[in-house]
Amino acid sequence: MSPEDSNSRSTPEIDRRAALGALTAGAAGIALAASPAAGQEGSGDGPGARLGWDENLGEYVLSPLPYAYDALEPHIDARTMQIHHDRHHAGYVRGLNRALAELAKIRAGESGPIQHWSRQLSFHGGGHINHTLFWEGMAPESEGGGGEPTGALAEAIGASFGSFDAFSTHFQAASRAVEGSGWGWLAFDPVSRRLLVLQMENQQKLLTTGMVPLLGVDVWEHAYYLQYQNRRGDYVAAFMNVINWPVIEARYAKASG
Ligand code: MN3
Repeated sequence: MSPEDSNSRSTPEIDRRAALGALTAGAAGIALAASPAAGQEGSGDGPGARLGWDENLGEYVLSPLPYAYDALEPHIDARTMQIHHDRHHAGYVRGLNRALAELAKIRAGESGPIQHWSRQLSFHGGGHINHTLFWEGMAPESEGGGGEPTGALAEAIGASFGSFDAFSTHFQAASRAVEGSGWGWLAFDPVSRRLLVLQMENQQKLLTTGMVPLLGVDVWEHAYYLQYQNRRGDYVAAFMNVINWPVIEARYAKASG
């Protein structure tokens, strides 16, 4: 099956365009996190729509990758990208829809384990948001992936970390050192208006409330073990070559503006 077949099956083109809005949103994740049922309101141009909310289906749908499965080679291999997007991310979308449906039944009066489904909502909703930001935060090297940011983000990285190299070293070390499964993030703190490098366990644990996610690297084993086996550090170093800095700059502009 070609990537096009797989992707067109997932989402109508209108949602593809809507999902691209999430590129510059950053705050989309905050919106869902702050209001877990926001998607149910189904606003056509709200954060739910940007995250693949399908008004007609009344549930989230998996948006296609913004590039072919093999577009990030040699840094991330096609097989990993295909399994990661089509199986793992799809699973988070299913889990998110299931949790929302079960919680709706409980609200309607059915008895049910509300703690379990609340945790499922947090885990799968977080997974959906994180992966959406992750895919759009990367670009093939041939299309500008990698290198260094420019403009206001470059200045902010210099002010917050001393230099781009110091940021890169910190970001890679923190990502490499996540205990178990999780993520490394570059985030904007709207209180101090500075940038922070954060670790995230699983899909959301340890993420400081209020931080706006800008750049995330998935360090779950499913993100790298086919190509890199246990060498997480090699994978994180390779990830630096496919960062879509213009997208991260746009997220920073939106978060800090
Ligand atoms: Mn993943």
